This record gives sequence, C-alpha cells and structure tokens, in this order.
Amino acid sequence: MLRSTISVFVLSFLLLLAGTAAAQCVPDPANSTCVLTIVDNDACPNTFPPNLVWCPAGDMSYFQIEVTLKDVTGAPCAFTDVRVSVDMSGQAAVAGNNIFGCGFDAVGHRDFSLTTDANGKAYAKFWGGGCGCLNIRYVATTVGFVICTGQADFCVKSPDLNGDGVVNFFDVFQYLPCLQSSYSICCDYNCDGVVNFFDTFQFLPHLNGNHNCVGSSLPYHACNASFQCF
Ligand SMILES: [Ca+2]
Ligand SMILES: [Ca+2]
Repeated sequence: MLRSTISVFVLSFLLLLAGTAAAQCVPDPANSTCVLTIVDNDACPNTFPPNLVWCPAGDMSYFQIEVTLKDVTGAPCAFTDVRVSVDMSGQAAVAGNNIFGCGFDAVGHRDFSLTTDANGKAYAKFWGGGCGCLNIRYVATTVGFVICTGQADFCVKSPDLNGDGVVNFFDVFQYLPCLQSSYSICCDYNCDGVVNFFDTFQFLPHLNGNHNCVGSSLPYHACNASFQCF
C-alpha cells in the first residue's frame, strides 16, 4: 500500500515537471512561421489569381493558416496556446450579392484559440459563401508576442451564389440563367470556361443538402486592380 502511494506520488511529480517544462516553451517569432494556403478540393487552378470553390458547409475547398511555433533554439513548441485573428472583406461579382464568412462577425473578424500539436503546429481553418474577390488579413499571437502576420487576395465562388450563407432556391434563380443563356464565372465550378451539366453536378448536392452556416456578410473591399476575378 505504501509503495503504491509512493509510486502515485512520484508519477504525479514527474507529470507536473513535464507540464511545467511544456509550459516553459517560449515561441520565438524569428523561428516560427505562418502559412496561408488553400486546401484544394476543386478543379479550379490555384495559379494567379488563386481560385477557390467554397461552400458554407465547409465540404469543398477552404482556407488554412498553418502556424508552426518554435523556440529560440528552433525546437517545436508542443501543446502551446496560440491565437489566430483573421479579418476578411470582399467584393461580390454580382451587384446586390455578398461574400459571406462562416463564423465571422459583421466587421469580418474571427478569432481562433488553438493549441499546437506534438510537432508545434496548429491550424486555423475557415470557409464561406458568395462569389467575388476576397482579401484575408491575419495575425498570430501568443502571450506577449506577435508571432507572424500576413495578407493575401483570392477569387472565390460557391453554390451559395448570392452569399447569404445558405444554398437554396434563391441561388437556383441565379444559377439557371448561367446554365441556359449567360455564362458567369460564378457558376463555372470546374473552371473550364463553360457552364453545363458538369457544373450542375457540383451544384446540386449542396442545394439538396441545404448547406448553410452561421456567420456574416463581409465588409466591402474593392478588388485589387491587378487582380481580375471577374
Ligand atoms: Ca444563397
Ligand atoms: Ca464548367
């Protein structure tokens, strides 16, 4: 009984030491990195300008900010808290429509409170709806430190054509003219230059599933003149 009690005590002490050691990892901004990328689940090219087909349900392509925390020696900071703050704004390709950010507030802001894995990595993942150009700005911070910042422009399109955060019959009203008469880049989900049944095959599952999310329309941000999305 005594031996068992001592063993538990020693084990608890070692775990406490391990926890203290992990908490002492101080990320060094010079050695840490942030990378904003598209997790690509569509046929559109990511060469300039990068194109993303996203859905409010998050079941198409999405954005990912990969944060890697390392200390001053270059060793990974495992199980370390990091906050990633993201701001998005955009310009819809069609007047009266919106760009929509799932989980974002009315000023286009969203915070991710993350903890790094055993390799010192944490991932902020996000998506939305609407068609147009999108500007993303982000900052990753730990207590007392700005780890990294960045910004980038993208072209987005979605089965949520009008960018209200849900795929429903209002989007059908916008999709049918693309299919029947007037080509729009917003309806060309496989980016092959035409709107036909291949695009309809991509549109229908999201419509039938009534795919949606809670979030907000993003603030207006004019497209960069050198960045032609539509
Ligand atoms: Ca919609
Ligand atoms: Ca097409």
